[in-house]
Amino acid sequence: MKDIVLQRLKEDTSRYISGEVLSEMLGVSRTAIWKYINELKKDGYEIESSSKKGYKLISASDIINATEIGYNLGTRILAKKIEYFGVIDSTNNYAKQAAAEGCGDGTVIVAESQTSGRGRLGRAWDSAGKKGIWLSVVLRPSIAPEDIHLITLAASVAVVKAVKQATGIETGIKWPNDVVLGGKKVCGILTEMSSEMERVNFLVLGIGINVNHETEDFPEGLRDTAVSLASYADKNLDGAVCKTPFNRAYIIRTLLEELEKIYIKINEGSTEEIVEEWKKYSVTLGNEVRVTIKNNQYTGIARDITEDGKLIVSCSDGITREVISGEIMVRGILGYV
Ligand code: BT5
Repeated sequence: MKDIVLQRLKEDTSRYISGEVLSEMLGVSRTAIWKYINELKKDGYEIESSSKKGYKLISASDIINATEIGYNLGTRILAKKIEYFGVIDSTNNYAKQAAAEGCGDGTVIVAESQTSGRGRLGRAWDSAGKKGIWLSVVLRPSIAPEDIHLITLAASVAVVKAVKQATGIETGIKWPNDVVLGGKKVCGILTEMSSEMERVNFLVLGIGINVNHETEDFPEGLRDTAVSLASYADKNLDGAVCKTPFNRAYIIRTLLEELEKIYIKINEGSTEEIVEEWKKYSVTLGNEVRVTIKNNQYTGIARDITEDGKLIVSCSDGITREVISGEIMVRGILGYV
């Protein structure tokens, strides 16, 4: 019911809608309407109340609950169910549990902050409250377990496209799962899967995007390598083109829409396009990289990417190696430059 009150207020934010009209529309008392309005205010919505005129929605600028994300969302597979948390240990942990219990394809878990946000290989992911997008999507793709790294590539392509569309900012992809901006990391992706020999049971795609952080919002140790979309825009872009802070719900919607387009392609088996797009946004190809495979380190030049998404590196020992994400780590020799 609270959501219906919100929808009504959203339909026209230019004028007040009276408590009486709302109570008639919804078939509940005016006191009930007043209670819903108070709940919405507690949720963070700015609503002006006037005893004579009624209620008017002033802003819902930075709320990322299921209603905000679902509003005008143009997806049909993803985000049929969205679960929102103020605080959670890790959206990936929750999503894995929900997936194991049988939640639907495309279920989205989103949180304002994570107390144990995770990166790959046991690394930590800093997830400051109300500044970023920390979400996980449960997917049940029809692909073989060995092709799973294509999903990580596809997700990074979706992030780059969504960020461009929603904010105007052009980011690049650093192999395999970092989205970078001005030489620093703005987004990380963690793909985790449960599979049998030949089939994927489910996959959890965890995406973390730094959106409205100031530099000081990052722990000291990350300030040289991490960046947010807003802090980059404030320093480098014209405010008339790119207005900060960014609306996180809008970025999430755009991301889910881009992700769905790519997910459909993956399920149809049209993966060449994903690899081609990945190449287009890559900041890794042609550059020197350091590859760590089973404790052996090699340096080399990242030449290309195979059809199934492996990175081809001409190593300095003369051997060309095909590198799969997850098994290895690739770091640009000059950090994220
Ligand atoms: C990643 O790992 O980049 C994957 C990050 C995935 C985070 C999302 S948030 C929603 C979902 N729930 C989770 O628990 N996780 C996912 P990796 O490539 O291993 O990078 C980790 C490294 O990035 C750390 O060791 C830091 O150096 C750096 N880092 C940590 N937090 C960062 C941040 N907020 N921005 C930029 N860099 C960060």
